[in-house]
Amino acid sequence: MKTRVAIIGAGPSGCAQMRAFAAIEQKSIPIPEIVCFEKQDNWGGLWNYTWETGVDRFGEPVHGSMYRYLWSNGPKECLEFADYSFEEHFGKQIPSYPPREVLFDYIQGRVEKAGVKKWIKFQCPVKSVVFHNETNKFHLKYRNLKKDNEYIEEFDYVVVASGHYSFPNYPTFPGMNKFNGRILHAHDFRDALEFKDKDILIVGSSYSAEDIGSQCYKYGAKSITSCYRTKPMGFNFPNNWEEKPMLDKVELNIAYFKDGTTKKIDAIILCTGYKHHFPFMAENLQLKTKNRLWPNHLYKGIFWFENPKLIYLGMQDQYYTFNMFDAQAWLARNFILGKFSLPSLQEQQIENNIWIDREEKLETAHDGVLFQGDYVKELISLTDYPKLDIDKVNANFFLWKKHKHENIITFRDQIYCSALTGNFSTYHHTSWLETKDDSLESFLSIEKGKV
Ligand code: FAD
Ligand code: NA7
Repeated sequence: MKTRVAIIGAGPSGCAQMRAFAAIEQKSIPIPEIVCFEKQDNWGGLWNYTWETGVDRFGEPVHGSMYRYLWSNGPKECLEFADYSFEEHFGKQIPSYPPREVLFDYIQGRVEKAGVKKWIKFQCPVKSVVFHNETNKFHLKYRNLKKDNEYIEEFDYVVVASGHYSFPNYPTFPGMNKFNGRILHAHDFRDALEFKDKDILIVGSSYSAEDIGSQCYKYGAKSITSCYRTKPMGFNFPNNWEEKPMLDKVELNIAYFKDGTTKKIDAIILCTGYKHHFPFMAENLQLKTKNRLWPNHLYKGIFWFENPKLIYLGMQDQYYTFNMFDAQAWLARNFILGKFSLPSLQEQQIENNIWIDREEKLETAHDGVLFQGDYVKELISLTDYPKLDIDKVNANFFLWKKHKHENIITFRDQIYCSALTGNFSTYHHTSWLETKDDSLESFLSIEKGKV
């Protein structure tokens, strides 16, 4: 019987896995039977925007954490696929920080060309995955939402590509139940206009905090107060944005902070990150980790120690995204095809510990970029994934950090050089702050660039 591979999720990671198989099938090399289960009605994962929050019409938890007006928070030159440049997709140069819809178009363009949609069962959330030693197979149960039925199928390999920025992590604070305003987690944030003319409090000091705060500033919030647990973001914020130590409690509409100061607020947005959450995996197959650059228990960052027929993609905290998922998927594919073999479990763990030791010694974001860049370099060296100049991509990450620290509100107006094509992107016709229409049509109607 033909080898069967299940892929859970058709976001960028799941699509990378399908594309990896399609690339080899195009060379007339036989591939296993691929079935991808996607709980939403379209591919693209988080990039497939939905207005919905909470549970959807089928009672499933809504996956989406992206919001309207979201623009890439890093330069597109850092996430570009090594086998599909932005220039190839759009047929021209576009600016370095595309809005969500534009990135969705880019992700979609490559998989459409690869013709992999036929492998995807949409609106089919996976409900359980159990490994049976007697048959050496996974039993995967999924629900067809439209038919309202459950099914069980057997697979030789399971690739978990269900993402890890969807299940909210949040603290609670005394007084929240009596707060006179709206409290939400970043996962449920959709439209910054809701907070126009409001005094908002942002809890957290990482990517969601800086970006949701910036969104609210752009769309007319009266004031932004953000508070940190470990260290402040430390950007040069606009005058109506101040940073404070962590929230202590709220009383009616007053926030009290650890330094004894207070602020009247209308809404609280918890930008406190996400949890890795795989309720559909049997307990002995569940990845349990914090959001870190080297999640434990995965050889080469993807192969489950005790049973490498189980593969997790994209589970790292992410500087690198799309091209890292690709490099992982290429290696997973080679393993499934018998073109890459694993050393003993003991050797895997020794190698793993080297990465963990190094991760624990990282001090700065600069070190973190180099760390993940080295990981991607290693993955690429193990397969025929097209050459990608990681040193050039790292250099773009360093520039990105510098631009953010120069000005958190204008960094998206900068341009970068593609490691693939060697070409600079073009400037956008309007600054990020002044662009309120971020549709694909408006974004791509670029006036002559300044390069
Ligand atoms: P996801 O995109 O989360 O896709 C997972 C897929 O699995 C989804 O389609 C989901 O419906 C499906 N799924 C989940 N559970 C099941 C199940 N049980 N059964 C079937 N299907 C299931 N990255 C960047 O490079 N640039 C950015 O600007 C950027 N901005 C971000 C902004 C936000 C607010 C967030 C939350 C993340 C951002 N990211 C960004 C990082 C993001 O993680 C990656 O870009 C990318 O979406 C990860 O791809 P993925 O396929 O691993 O996961
Ligand atoms: P991150 O990057 O995991 O950051 C979570 C933030 O929340 C970080 O500042 C944490 O503080 C803070 N946090 C977490 N738990 C708590 C508690 N209990 N109390 C106070 N503060 C807390 O998540 P993001 O959502 O910002 O980013 C995730 C992805 O979304 C990212 O890839 C982006 O592209 C978009 P800490 O610094 O750990 O003290």
